[in-house]
Amino acid sequence: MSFRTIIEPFKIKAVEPIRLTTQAEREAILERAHYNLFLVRSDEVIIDLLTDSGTAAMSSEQWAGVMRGDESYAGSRSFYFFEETVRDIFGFKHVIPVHQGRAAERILFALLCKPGCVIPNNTHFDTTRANIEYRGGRAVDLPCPELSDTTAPHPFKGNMDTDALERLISEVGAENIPLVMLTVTNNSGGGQPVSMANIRAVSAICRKYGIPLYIDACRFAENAYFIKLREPGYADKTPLEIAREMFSYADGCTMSAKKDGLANIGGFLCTNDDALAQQEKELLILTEGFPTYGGLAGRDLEAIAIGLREVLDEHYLEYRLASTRYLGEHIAREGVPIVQPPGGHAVYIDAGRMLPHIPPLQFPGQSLAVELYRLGGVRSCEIGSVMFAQRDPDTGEERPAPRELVRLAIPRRVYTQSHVDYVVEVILVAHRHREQLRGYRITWQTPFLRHFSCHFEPLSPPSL
Ligand code: PLI
Repeated sequence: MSFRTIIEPFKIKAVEPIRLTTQAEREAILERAHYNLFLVRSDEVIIDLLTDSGTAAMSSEQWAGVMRGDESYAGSRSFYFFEETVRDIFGFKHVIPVHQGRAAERILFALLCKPGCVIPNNTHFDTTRANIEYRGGRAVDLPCPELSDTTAPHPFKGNMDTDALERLISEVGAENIPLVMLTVTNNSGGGQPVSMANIRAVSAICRKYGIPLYIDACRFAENAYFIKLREPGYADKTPLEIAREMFSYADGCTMSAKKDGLANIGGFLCTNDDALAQQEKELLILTEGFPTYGGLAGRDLEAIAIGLREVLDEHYLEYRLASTRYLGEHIAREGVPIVQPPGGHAVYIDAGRMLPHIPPLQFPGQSLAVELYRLGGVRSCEIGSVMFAQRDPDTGEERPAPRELVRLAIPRRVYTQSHVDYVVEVILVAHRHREQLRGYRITWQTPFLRHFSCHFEPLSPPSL
């Protein structure tokens, strides 16, 4: 007998109290934080959907691993356990631990990215783009055309546009492309999965031109489960078998273990290239640490190794995708425009469509994110022109991002269904009075990654 209800496949052993703030308190908090939700303290947030990164609840087995961690500087037992696990799942020859995903990016691009080089990706995450640009390279997004229609329910909207990749290679020359990246799932593109067929096709193009392919593996297990559910020929394969096949087409990967490592910190960089691995380890020692710990404690390496196995559990993945879908379906059925279909780790509200009266450079996504916090203490994240507007190099003029999204990222194994029901209620109230929301202006910003720290001012006071 099987039942319709998909339950959380875990029990709760330790709880963390939530402080329930009032709307008046939150209005004062917003003013103090210059309307930037990154500047709000976490104990002033009721439901925190800012990110699914580093926010997972660890299992009792991971906490037991924390106690077992070997903190030796060189040759730590925990490192060999970590290395063996990563090799078994990802299949690469060299495994280099780092403190988080962006450290892997920094080391990789410091070695491969020269000024003027071009690095294509289905869609670069913000730290990936910033690390490339910091080295003088050009980060080019090549999402498949289906992604631009946020309403179309295509199963693999995270795919790379392979025709566009071929065109780019012939335009700039393979010698100017040190690597191609593929982000699974495509976070900045709506958390959408990449199909095995697309990974295979991108890999074939890379091999034809002698360009290495790197997978940004942050959410590899969720991507593998989408392949199992949606791609013909994979229904009977395990997530582990699918993950192994995904990585078999690549030459290396960057990984933030703060996502599908089910850990609160950590990451790794993998490659099959012996000479490159040697150079990477030299840079690692300079800023991260000795190659058998790489900026992490032995206990972190244990937690990650155990998390990488737990994340591939089919019951966990079934629950994970079901809970994200639940949030998406409940707001979409009331008319809230979301990127369809819901992603693996997050639901993305299309604030551009929900708030058409706010022009892109007055940041409709920011306006909605602030309102969800003001109304219900729900913290989300703008993924639109605050994060991704581009400056024209000649005129200095700002060009809006392709989409104005608000991401509701769901921490792994943290919130229950009634927490999600509360979030649905808050979003629906904001949706009902959407015409009254106003745009924002940036009053202070930094040249890179401005969204983390910039200050905003409402263009006219929220009038509710
Ligand atoms: O936050 P890091 O440095 O461990 O990982 C950087 C990173 C790289 N690639 C992708 C696809 C990411 O999503 C990513 C980090 N994402 C964050 C922090 C997020 O909130 O989505």
